[in-house]
Amino acid sequence: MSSEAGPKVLIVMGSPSDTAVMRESKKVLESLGVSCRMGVYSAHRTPERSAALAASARENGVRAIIAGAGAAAHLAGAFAARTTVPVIGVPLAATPLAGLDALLATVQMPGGFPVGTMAIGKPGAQNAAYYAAQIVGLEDPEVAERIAAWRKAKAAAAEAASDAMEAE
Ligand code: RP5
Repeated sequence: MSSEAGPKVLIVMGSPSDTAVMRESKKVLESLGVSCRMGVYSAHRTPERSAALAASARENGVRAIIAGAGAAAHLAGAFAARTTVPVIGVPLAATPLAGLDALLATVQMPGGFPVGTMAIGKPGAQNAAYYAAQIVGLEDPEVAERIAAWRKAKAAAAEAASDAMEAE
């Protein structure tokens, strides 16, 4: 398989219990025509498997990695340690701390190993996908155009809603 034939974005999550939220990333990427692969890769339950995926990402043509995890969320950081492909972290609410634990664990990476950290939960998973698509869009004008078209449609919908409201 040539590296260009594989998925452009990887979506990884720490547990099957993260699936519902992380599917939001997949939905957005699919809507923008960005190829992706999604799977469960834990930093502590399956560390070797996760490390192997991270280490092979660049040679497989991956342009961005979205990593969602809850609790003491070290998944995104573990990926960032093993690849120079940009890693985007999604903190998930999985404990009584409601995602604040995961947010701090994901965002507070020491200098040199960045994790682009999104909001907690569903909006974070969605924005992670838009962010990954914007990275892919730097070299794929069709993807960049789809993002621009989506934004235009959102603006038109907001204006139409406002027009209707103001006419009440
Ligand atoms: C993290 O611990 C996972 O990403 C998940 O959000 C959280 C709880 O995992 P489970 O105990 O539900 O498998 O590693």
